[in-house]
Amino acid sequence: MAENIGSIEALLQEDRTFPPSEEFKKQANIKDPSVYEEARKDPEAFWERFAGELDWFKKWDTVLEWNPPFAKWFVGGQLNVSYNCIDRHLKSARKNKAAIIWEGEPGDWAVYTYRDLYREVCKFANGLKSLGVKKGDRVTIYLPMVPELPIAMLACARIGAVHSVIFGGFSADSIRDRIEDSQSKLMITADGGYRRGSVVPLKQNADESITGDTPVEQVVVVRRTGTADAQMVDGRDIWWHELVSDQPLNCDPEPMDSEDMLYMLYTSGTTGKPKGIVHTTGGYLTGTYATTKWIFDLKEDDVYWCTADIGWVTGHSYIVYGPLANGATTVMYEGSPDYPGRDRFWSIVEKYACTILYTAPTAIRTFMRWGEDLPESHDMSSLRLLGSVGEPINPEAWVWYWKNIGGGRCPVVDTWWQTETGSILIAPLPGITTLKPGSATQAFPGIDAEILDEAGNSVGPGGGGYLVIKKPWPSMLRNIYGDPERFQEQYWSKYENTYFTGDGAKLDEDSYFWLLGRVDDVINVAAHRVSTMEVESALVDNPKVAEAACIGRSDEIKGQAIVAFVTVKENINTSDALITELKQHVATKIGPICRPDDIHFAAELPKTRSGKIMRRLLRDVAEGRALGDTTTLADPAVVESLKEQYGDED
Ligand code: 7RM
Repeated sequence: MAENIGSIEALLQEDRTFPPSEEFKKQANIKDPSVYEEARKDPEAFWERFAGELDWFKKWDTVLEWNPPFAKWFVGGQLNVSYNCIDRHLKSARKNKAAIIWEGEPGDWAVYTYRDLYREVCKFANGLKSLGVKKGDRVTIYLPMVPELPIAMLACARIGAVHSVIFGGFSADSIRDRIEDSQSKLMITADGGYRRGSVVPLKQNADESITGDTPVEQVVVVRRTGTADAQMVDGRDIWWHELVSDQPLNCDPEPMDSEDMLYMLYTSGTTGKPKGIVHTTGGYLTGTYATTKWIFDLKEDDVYWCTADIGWVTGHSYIVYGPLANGATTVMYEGSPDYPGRDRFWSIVEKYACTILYTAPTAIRTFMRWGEDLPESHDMSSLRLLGSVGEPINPEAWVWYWKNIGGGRCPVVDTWWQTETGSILIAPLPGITTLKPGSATQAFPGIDAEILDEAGNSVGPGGGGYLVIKKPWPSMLRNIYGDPERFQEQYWSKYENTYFTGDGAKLDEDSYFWLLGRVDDVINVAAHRVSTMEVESALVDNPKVAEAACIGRSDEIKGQAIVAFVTVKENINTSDALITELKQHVATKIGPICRPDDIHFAAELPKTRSGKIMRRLLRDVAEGRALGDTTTLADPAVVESLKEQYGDED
């Protein structure tokens, strides 16, 4: 792979650098680069220090037991995640600090102090117990972004039940598969949630997912929209508010072994059934606690907003567990960024004086398309740090974010990680790292990340290949639920005792990591391996382009031809002339070999509900195939209309 990503040089010609400002550095938590060297010398001691900042009922005997591919961290230790996220903050002035600031899409809101959160979590934990939920039981949570979602997660953690959160946008079939796999006896849902002004009928989906043969015996229902009162099933369904109404206000936290399961979260592989990624207690909390504290430079008075949905891992680690373990104020928003107006995010930043904003490149590119006027019309001077996650961020979007959202004063931390890694593994430390737009920069201290070629040799500066992690880390996945063979095969079989991420990456001359996307997304053009990401980056470098997705379509002569799907900015006309211009733009920017063969204009690109472009479906469209699994698609209409437009062209 190394020699084949040669044209990535064009991307690396991105030479703007952003060292930390004196002002930021002065106040930064971490500004001494020796932390990297220290952690490299003794990673176990490095992680142990963070674990020691948590509250343990019983201290661990051994930091790490590593029997590849199975790791155990802080073995012999006992703790409770809910205790660490709530109770321990009640002993100080944090007691009355806002833990969760929540805003619903219709404009309703709620603030929970740590004391409030304690009470709500204890009541619901007692409610779960009264329904017979015990330590080790799996509980499926299918909720919109309402406060009951983190409360339910923390209540499970409090009593030692394992939560399996399913994104509120998933359909009945996807829920059914996940319930079947996890064998949950209890499901927590809501009558509905608000999205773009309408009600998402969650209860209806939930009901459909548990018809016939199902392990689910009981359903707890949050009353959010008032739209499912007639659908309550006698003897099976119970309202959340009735369940908690006379529960005791205290519930002792269950002492959990460090390696007891905290949760599972399904992630859809490229093929086959979704994998239940298993995370455990002590290591996961240590990893999310440490990375939140250092990468976001977290301070006591920060108002931290991660815009992800809790239904995917970013929400688990960086709305709920990481921020709350740190005693931070975490903001949660229920709905869509364009409701009622396209400035909803900026009005939330202004209203709550958010200091840290963590969002995804797909959102940033959408905001770019909507124009600078919207953020400009709000006072966002409270912001002091920005984050990005989920996909490679192209330099144009990075710089736009830095300038138009961060006002040129906020470092942008591009954070690379996965559901499987549990917490961020590659990202800057904002008080130390000189930023380069488009690069996630360097591995977090204590993380041994490398790029290997096909034969398993480390590529060194200037090389490209597969991103791997060579040493275990505390928040790593422990298994695929019920499928250790698949765990072994998927992540540990390509290289010995080395975690295979499935992402391609390139190392620049300063040993910075440049993530290139999934290795399955690499295109083979006339024996050259072209990363979809570099062609996309070249396309969005053209000021008329909003977003681009490239795929390889089979081609008799070249092996694969490059097909680009492009959305344009507001008020730009699509035309044959623009197609010619864009093809030329890519050829000039990264070389003629990367010139797209076809460019299709699209109103929207098909994306997962967490905002990742689904190139696999675009390949199906371009090659005129029936669409593969579409259950994770955010908006099925998008790909249907592409199919009509371009499906049978060639
Ligand atoms: C956190 C999350 C994981 C995949 C991962 C990458 C891609 C995520 C970045 C990124 C480039 C980033 N978990 N990815 N973050 N690529 N730069 N900063 O997204 O399990 O849903 O996805 O996402 O391909 O393997 S995830």
